[in-house]
Amino acid sequence: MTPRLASGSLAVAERVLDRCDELAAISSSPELLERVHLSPEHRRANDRVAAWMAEAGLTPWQDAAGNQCARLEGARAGLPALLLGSHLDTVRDAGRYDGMLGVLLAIEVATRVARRGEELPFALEVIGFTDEEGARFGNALLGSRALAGGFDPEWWEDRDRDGLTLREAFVDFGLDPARLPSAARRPETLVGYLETHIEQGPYLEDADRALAVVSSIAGARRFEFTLTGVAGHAGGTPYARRRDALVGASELVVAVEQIGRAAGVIATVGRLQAFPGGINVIPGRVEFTLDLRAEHDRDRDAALADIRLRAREIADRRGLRFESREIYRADATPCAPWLQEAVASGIRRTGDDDPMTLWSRAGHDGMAVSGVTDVAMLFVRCGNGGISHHPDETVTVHDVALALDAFEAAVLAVAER
Ligand code: HGY
Ligand code: MN
Ligand code: MN
Ligand code: MN
Repeated sequence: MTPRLASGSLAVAERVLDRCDELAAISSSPELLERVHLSPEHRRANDRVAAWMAEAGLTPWQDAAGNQCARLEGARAGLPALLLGSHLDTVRDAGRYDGMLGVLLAIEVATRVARRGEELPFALEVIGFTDEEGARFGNALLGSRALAGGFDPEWWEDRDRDGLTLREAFVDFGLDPARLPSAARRPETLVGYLETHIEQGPYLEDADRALAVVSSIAGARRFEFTLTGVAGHAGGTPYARRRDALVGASELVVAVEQIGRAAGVIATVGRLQAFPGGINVIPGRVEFTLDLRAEHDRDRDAALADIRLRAREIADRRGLRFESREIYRADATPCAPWLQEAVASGIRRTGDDDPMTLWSRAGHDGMAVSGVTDVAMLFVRCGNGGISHHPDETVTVHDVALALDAFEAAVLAVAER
């Protein structure tokens, strides 16, 4: 398979990578990349992307949920839109391609369509979603869920680490909670949703392939677990009389990995905090998170039942109280076969005549958008063993150029249907 690049694609890919560098500098901290929902960085990134959208000949606007949008009309004004996009928010100490690459490639595809004066049978809309990661309030996909009309008003009371509610932060950002429903799209105004995203795993690199079609997106459930025992003196309290929440939590964290491995489910404890946190105090309370995901929801939920059982066994044996609060849930999302075929035909246009298919271990906005229209994704190889949610996240300019050509060809394949 000899990859074929359209002329000019490498130069455009360079520009996309340079813009990823520029967006990576829009961060809450000079030491690392962090850009969370409704932050000053969110606004600066939206403004920068809006300028690039306008340069491309699109009409930009920020919707009532804080998503950065732009539209290029099709053969006639007002046609249903094919949505192209990804997210502009990041986790803390993030890589610079997770999300941003897909938004910037979508702008370049729209640029090519506009420059050729292509009259598509649908409009193109580019969307830079906010809050795909849920890094600030714990919940996630808030921008794409608003677009799909799936926003639950209970979420307004979610609080960030400083105790600010989502509603307060929304208003501080200059948005009106009462207008959020106007961000919702009606199915009849949409053709579908296509997202290009880095794989965030090692499978493309291991297979020495640049691109893949995504078959489905794993559904994740996220929890806050609390184990409560009794704080006590680190010296005077004999082992037999301890109700040490941290030793109990440590047993459970190891059990989470054992159960996940045995069930072929992906289980991660991402954050753990022991209280009161004194060096000479037995921890009386531990709060920690669980992120659980699998290709099939039934496997994920069976593993969750095992984890809960083990938690109760450990808590009973150690005289602890176990509490669990679900903070996020999105079920596995199949990508629409007809749109997958458009992505596959895009990949074939780059010279790969047997496109690879992968299920996405990472979550994506397409999970929410599938509530209002069909979705599909194009994966791009990421190097360094597929590392992501980490500053060492990396892509090559050649793979980005291939992704640009495949993404554009996928859009044209939708037009030729
Ligand atoms: O967590 C995820 O899978 C995605 O990167 N938000
Ligand atoms: Mn460069
Ligand atoms: Mn991510
Ligand atoms: Mn992402």
